[in-house]
Amino acid sequence: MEIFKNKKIGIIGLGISNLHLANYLANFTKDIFITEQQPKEKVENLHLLNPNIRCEFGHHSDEILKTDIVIRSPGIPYHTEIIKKIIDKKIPIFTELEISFIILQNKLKNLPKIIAITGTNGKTTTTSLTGEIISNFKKTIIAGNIGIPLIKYIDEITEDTTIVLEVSSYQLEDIQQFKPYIGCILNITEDHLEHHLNMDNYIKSKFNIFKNQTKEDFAVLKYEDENIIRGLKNSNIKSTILYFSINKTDINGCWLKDKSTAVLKVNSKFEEIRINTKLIGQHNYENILAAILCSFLIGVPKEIIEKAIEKFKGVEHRLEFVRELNGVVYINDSKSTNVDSTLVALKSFEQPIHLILGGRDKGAPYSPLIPLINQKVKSILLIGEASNIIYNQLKSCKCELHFCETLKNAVLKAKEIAQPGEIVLLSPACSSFDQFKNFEHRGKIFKEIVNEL
Ligand code: UMA
Repeated sequence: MEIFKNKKIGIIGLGISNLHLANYLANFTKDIFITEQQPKEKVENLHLLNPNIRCEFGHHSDEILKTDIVIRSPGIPYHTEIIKKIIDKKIPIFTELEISFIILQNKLKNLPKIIAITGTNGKTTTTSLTGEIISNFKKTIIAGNIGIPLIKYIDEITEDTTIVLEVSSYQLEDIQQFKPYIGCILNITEDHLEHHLNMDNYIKSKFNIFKNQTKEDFAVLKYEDENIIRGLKNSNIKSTILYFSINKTDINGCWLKDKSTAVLKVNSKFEEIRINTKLIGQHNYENILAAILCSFLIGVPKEIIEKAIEKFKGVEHRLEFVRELNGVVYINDSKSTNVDSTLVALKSFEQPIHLILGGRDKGAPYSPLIPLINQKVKSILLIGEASNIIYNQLKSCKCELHFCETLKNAVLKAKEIAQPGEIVLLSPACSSFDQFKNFEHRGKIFKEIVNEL
């Protein structure tokens, strides 16, 4: 590819995005240098990297300052020493998302339609649902923050492909050319401040999704989100703005008429869409409305949207229905590795809950859970390293607390005490690394234990 010919490319951070990107770029330039702060033996999937690429491990030397462009792993903040040095040297910084977009622009005469979905919560579910709906109608690629970098699909993408991307604030913060046909912000609440340092930066990064849009494009936004309103005041969106809301009716966009009907109003035309969903929780109605709106803008017929919503089982490990046994419903929310996600999970149920909490502590307080625990939780089943820390912070709660140590003991205890009509919820608010490989492993083991009951 002409744009990378004779360029010295520096890559900082060898995560999944940069690994695939480095391999791709190695086809066009021999001058790639990767610097990764972790020691070599700790880097996952290193065997997949083209062996001809020059790397350093365990630290970031100044070698990267000799390159023409730098590609940053999305998780590396701008306030790290090495990034500051790169900025001082005026070397342009990109992420894999931006480079993949530039490659597509150079490769194809007409850019494929891109739907980019961001938000503090719900982006994986909405991206998956939108992708599934559209894939019943057109050739579709689902990629991005969801786990598979866009570069991995670059050779499969043609002009008639629709690309549904989950994008994070980390990927959006240094956007230069990236231009989705539809940009969607689901919601913005306080998160990732260790990376963005303050809310203004976080909101600004999210709004970068609209930065290069023109009047032919669409901006899809949650209607009543105060941080989105704050972002709108400071932005200059040139695309058509459409909203979705579960409360407000008659807006330009999509709203909820009742639990089984969404109403679309786009270009003064109305359309009703039936919603028959397996997804749990009010927040998922917002995700569904956003997915309906994005799919409708791509031209997916109403019947296909309705069928795909009905079929969609949700994302594994996120409020995932596992089984009903003796009237007790078991839910796997292993993806909840922080207190905020567990709050969302607790808000999703009306029934009394037996909550499995614990794992490796991340240092944030558990006290924000107390009001909802007092309203909804009948018992807390503590597992893993964080058990004592959580116990000390939640012991004033009205519910019973049990030390269970392992996930298996917790499930067995929950089975013993749960009554018909109640929920057993694994939503641990902690990372899994004390007893499991990752949250997926924890969720799988939970499902195995529950299915063996
Ligand atoms: N590193 C350095 N120097 C530093 C800091 C980090 O070398 O100063 C190294 C780390 O040791 C590591 C790599 O850089 O090897 C970090 O990689 P990364 O996690 O930033 O990037 P990827 O592995 O490519 O994963 C990224 C997304 N990760 C982040 O944005 C943090 C993945 O989202 C995404 O699935 C993947 O690209 C594919 O697009 C994960 C995530 O947690 C799931 N995202 C955040 C979220 O959803 O809240 C934004």
